[in-house]
Formats: sequence, C-alpha cells, structure tokens
Amino acid sequence: METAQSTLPKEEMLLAKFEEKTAAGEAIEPRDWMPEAYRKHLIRQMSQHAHSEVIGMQPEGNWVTRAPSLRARQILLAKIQDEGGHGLYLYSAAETLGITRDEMIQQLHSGKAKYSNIFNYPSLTWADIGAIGWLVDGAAIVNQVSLQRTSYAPYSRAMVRICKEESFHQRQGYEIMATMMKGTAEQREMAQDAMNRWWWPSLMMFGPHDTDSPHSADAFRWKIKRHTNDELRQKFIDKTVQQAELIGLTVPDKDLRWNEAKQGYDYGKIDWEEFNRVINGHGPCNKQRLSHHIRVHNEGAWVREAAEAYKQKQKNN
Ligand code: FAQ
Repeated sequence: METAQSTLPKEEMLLAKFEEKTAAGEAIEPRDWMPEAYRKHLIRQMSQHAHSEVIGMQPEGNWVTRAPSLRARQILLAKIQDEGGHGLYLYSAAETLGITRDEMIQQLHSGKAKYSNIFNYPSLTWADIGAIGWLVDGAAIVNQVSLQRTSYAPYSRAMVRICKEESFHQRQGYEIMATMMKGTAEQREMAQDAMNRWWWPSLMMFGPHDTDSPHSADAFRWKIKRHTNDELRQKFIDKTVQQAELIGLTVPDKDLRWNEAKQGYDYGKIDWEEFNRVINGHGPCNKQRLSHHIRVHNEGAWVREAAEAYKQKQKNN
C-alpha cells in the first residue's frame, strides 16, 4: 500500500524519514541517510569538541614538572592523558561523517575551526590546576552528560565513556582546591585568586545566551542538543556555588542570589565582549596555544609517515 511519504520525490522522502526518526528520539548511525546540514553541523561541533580536548592539555601540561608531590604529578599526568584520549574518540567519531583527521587539523590551524574559549587563559599557579579540574571539567560534565543522549550515535557513545573519566577529573580538581583552602593564608589566597579568574570564563563555556545562539534551532530540531546553553549554565551554577561555599571560597559575582521562586541562583552579567574577543583569536593565550599545536604537529609528521608506511607494508604482505 502506498503511504503519503512514498509519493514524495526520493530526497524529500528520505528527509521526512530522517526528521521522523530524530523527532522520535531514535539514534542516527553513520550508514543512515542524513541531510547535508546535519552532517555539517555535527562535523563543526564534534571537531571543535575534539580540538578543545587536545588544546586543553596545554594549560595543565604547564604544571606537570612543578606539581607539589609525586602523587599530584601522577594524577595530573593521568588526567592529561585522558584528555588526549577524549580527543581521539571524538576525532574518530567525527571521521564517520566523512571528514579526515588531517582536514580537521587543517581547519584548526587555519582558524576555521574553533576550540573552547576556556583554554585561551593562562594557568599561573598550582591553584589553577585545581580550578581547571573543578570548574572547567565540572562545566564540561554538565554539558557532556546532556550530550550522552545526542542523536548521532557515535557521538553519544563517545560521550558515555568520556563522562565517566570527567567525573574523576572534577573530583581531583575539587580536592586540590579543598586542600589549599585548609592550608596557609597564602594558599587560601591563591585558591581564591584562581576562582576569581576562572569563574566567568567557565560560565562562557556553555556558549551565548539562548536568544543569541544561531545553531540552537537546528540542534534542537535534530536532537543534537537536549538542553539549551542557558539551562546547562544554570545547572552548573546551582551545583558549583554550594561546593564553593562548603570549602570557604567566594564566588566572584556580587549579583549572585538564591531565587526561591526558580529554585536556582540569579547571577550577574556575563561579559560577552570578552567571550567574542577570545573565541575570535584575541584572548591572552590564543597565539601561544595554536603555535604550540602547529609546531608539535609538524614535529610529529615522521610518526604519521612511519605508521602509514607500516600499514601499507602489512597490506602488501
Ligand atoms: N568556546 O550557536 P552556538 C573540556 C561558538 S571540553 C568557543 O550556541 P552551539 C574537557 C560556536 O562554536 C570543552 N566557541 O553554538 C577538558 C559558534 O561559532 P561557530 C569543549 C564557542 O554549537 C577539560 C558560536 O559560538 N566542549 O573542557 C563556545 O550550538 C579540562 C555560536 O554558538 C564542547 O565542545 C565556547 N565555549 O553551542 C579538556 C562540548 N560556545 O561554530 C581539557 C560540545 C559557543 O559558528 C582540560 N559542544 N561557541 O563558528 C557544544 O555542546 C556546543 O558546541 C556549545 C555551543 C554548547 C559549546
């Protein structure tokens, strides 16, 4: 029997089926038909996510040799390696959409692809390592828990695995902050200073307010996003303010107030001019982060060539 759909031209029929599937919350696998705009949207988001994980290794890498104990150094090293691993899952998941790793890296190096605003700030003291784990991984988890149910199955599967590791990262950061807050006056000051510098950029990680988020409409229609930028930001604030209070840190926002009616905190104005400056290449460390990535990528060319030669040799045997 002919259905209404089967009378449509092929492309429209495929699109109608795709929209029906995503609306019903079904997952899309790499071999399923998908509209070009969905594919492009995911390549943009997933490659930017992968780049963030890898560039995010730099501010933490700055402290490996200066960690205050062997235990702290081991934990930090393990965390940084995890972030590299997250980058790899995400690049592999993005490759299922028909783009190569090389192309994604080229887009990063040319400035076409962004990475998270947060990694363009310097890590000045050991307390910054605490703040990155607690606040940055904390913000990343809130966003990524929501992405576990994203419609593109390889992305969703990568998120499930990544979230398990991120919660360990968040706890190690909080442990550093809690330890410093139990220390000397100087250590407490250092922890508060890190909190002051990382708080606002962490709130920016969730992206612009919903009314200024150009990609959100498509992201919701196709169930790439399940929660809005503002919903996730609010969730992060509500849980983090209480953690800060517990260890005696002050949130650097004079407008922060508990709102009984919404059962959440009201918070001050985010400096979107700073956000735009940073994501468009003019933050404190953008040049350093990118030039370091380019240099190390070029230095590693021989490894990629050797791996390729080995693969060819195996094929010919
Ligand atoms: N930074 O329309 P929307 C981590 C751009 S992982 C830079 O709202 P969308 C782990 C956006 O790309 C952190 N750019 O966009 C770790 C777009 O520009 P475009 C990374 C941003 O995609 C911890 C424009 O603004 N996590 O930290 C940012 O619907 C410690 C308009 O924005 C992810 O990437 C930003 N924060 O929503 C590693 C999660 N926000 O592309 C090491 C996956 C927005 O047109 C150490 N991504 N922009 O040129 C997402 O969930 C989404 O992409 C959002 C943005 C929510 C980030």
